[in-house]
Amino acid sequence: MPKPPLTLYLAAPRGFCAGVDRAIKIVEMALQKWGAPVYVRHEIVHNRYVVDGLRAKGAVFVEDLDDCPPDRPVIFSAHGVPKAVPAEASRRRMIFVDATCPLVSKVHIEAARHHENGLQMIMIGHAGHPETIGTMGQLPEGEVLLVETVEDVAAVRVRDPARLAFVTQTTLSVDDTADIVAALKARFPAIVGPHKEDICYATTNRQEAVKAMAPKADAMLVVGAPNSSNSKRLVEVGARAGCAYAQLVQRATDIDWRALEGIRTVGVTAGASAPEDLVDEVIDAFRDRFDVTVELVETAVENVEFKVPRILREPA
Ligand code: 0CH
Ligand code: SF4
Repeated sequence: MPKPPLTLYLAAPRGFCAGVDRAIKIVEMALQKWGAPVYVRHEIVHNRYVVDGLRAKGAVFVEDLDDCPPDRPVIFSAHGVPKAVPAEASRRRMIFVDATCPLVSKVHIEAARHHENGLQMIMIGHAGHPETIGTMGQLPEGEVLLVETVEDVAAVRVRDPARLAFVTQTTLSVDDTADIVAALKARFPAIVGPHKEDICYATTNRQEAVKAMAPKADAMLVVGAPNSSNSKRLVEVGARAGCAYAQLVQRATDIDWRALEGIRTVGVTAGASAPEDLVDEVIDAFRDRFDVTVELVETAVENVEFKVPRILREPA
């Protein structure tokens, strides 16, 4: 029986961003430099296949510095860590490499600067997410107020409405965050902050590509992990942009083919922590069942690259 025709819209940009690329490279280079085992505090990026691949090469993933022996190197994940973590690693005289994305570190610096200027900080982010914990942990306990929604803005209790600043997580929904920032500015007209928010170029670009693709797709799949904030936002953006079925899949085996029965178009993208091999796997799974024509939906071209820390560029 001939396979039914299917147009597969492939979003660009999609998948790895410069910060993820750098973080993975840091673990690989650390393994080369110091040999196994190298410890990694938290998943280096939120993707099981990336983590499993590095584990096979000798990386050991832990959630706490206490689970690392003092005589082996430890790497901090791309999401960033509270200030207390590198401070404790130094106190223990451990070798550590910080794989925090430079765009997250930039937010840390902003928060610290506002605090030094005597402003109380508000962070827009998701409670319990490692990036939020890391950014809030740049300042003393209780100094950063977290808001997650427009409703939170109405409820937040500040010291002095005239002396406030805000920062954001880098992987939020651009549209939701704009609403929260607008609510903050309406309630606290003197609040100081970035021009728009701190959402990074990669998050913004991936959401833009989804907005272009979603309205013409009968269904949309986002390759990414359930704990990946930026990937989950892509699913929401797709649904909101008019795609009737938007779903997160970790890999091809997660695809619910029954839900896709009768589709003539599908959109495929991937979160910033999802390897391209898994996107290829998903496309191949569609080719097994449909007569696929791939159409690229490209809304931006990225050429951002970040250097790895100097300690890994120096000879052993
Ligand atoms: O999207 P989140 O922040 O959950 O993280 P990820 O999926 O590991 O993607 C990389 C972003 C890392 C920090 O911005
Ligand atoms: Fe950096 Fe943005 Fe990638 Fe996060 S999503 S690692 S902030 S480039």
